[in-house]
Amino acid sequence: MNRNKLENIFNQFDHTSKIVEIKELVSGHINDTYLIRTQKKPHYILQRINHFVFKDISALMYNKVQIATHIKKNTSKYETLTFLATKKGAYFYKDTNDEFWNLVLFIENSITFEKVQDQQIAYEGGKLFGSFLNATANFDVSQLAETIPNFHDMESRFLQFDTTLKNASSNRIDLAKNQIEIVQNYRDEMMILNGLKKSGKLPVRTTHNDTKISNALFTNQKKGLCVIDLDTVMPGIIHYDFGDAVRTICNTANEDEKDLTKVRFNMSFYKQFVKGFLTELSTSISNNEIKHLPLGAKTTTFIMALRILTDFLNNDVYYKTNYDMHNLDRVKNQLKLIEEMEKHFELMQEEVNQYLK
Ligand code: GN1
Ligand code: MG
Repeated sequence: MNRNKLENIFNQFDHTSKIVEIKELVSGHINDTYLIRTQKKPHYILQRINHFVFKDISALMYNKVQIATHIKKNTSKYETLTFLATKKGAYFYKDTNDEFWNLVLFIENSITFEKVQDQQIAYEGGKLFGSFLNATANFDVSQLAETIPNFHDMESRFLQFDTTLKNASSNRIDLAKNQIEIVQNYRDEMMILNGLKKSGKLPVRTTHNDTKISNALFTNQKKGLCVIDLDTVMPGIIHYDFGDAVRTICNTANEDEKDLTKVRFNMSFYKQFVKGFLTELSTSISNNEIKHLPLGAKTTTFIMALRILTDFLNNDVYYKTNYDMHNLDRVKNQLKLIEEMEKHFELMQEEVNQYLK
């Protein structure tokens, strides 16, 4: 998008800053994100919200602002996001092309990791995500809108997959033949957490639902700084937050790495993450939640594989892709990671069991 348009959108928000530079940040798969450097600090993050994915933008922004405000009030340990309103007083701006935008203050001296390099990041990431869940444990979850209905509902995800499979091109079905078969074989096991949630055996609380490690900001000294991307904060179970962090921290490769021999499970990062996460959450997590965390890691990795496979069969309408087989490569990668988790599953379980009360 050209600079004049971005500048015009930026200036709809309530600030007096002057732009020096605009840089697109390309890490996300859904929204378009721009870092706006200004003459004087603060700098800003301007984001075009994907309206195909998030149907109700005002509910989305209401969630995000409420949660950020709640965290700011409830913990001083970490930074929180600060959303700016437009000059008209709304937390989003709709441009002349019917695109929706939001603006937050850039958090200075922050860095992110696509892939974890050392144990300290795994530990600090655990503390950061654990603290987010701890700080939102007393938030009235009925206040939150479901920004993507049934986002982590396995039954709905299988239904979408089944419907897509009926309508997909024979070419794409053929290309994904092995992955379709693997996914089918996991059906029963991957429904366990859904069942526990539905029967009330796992509590529904405020969860982030996109706790990949690149959604955590760190200081230059590798200390946890801030949880970002509040788009999918919704009522949910803690297992998907634990799971998505483990999925991205413990994979020794990127989530779209094609060389599957590089995809292994880093057990020492897992231990560090668990330590940070469960230390922060010790007062607000139950034994039954703790026991099911390793299954949460597997189930989150699986739901990712299932969703991406569904999108591949749908000709890539949801996730941003850089080449034709990008989504299929992501699926193969995630299924390999599940195999690697299975090899370590007993150890993963023993590790969390130490924190039972
Ligand atoms: C998407 O928002 P972003 O690009 O960080 C996706 C997540 C997936 C992730 C995989 C709203 O995250 O569910 O885990 O890609 N977000 C949405 O990297 O679908
Ligand atoms: Mg996201």
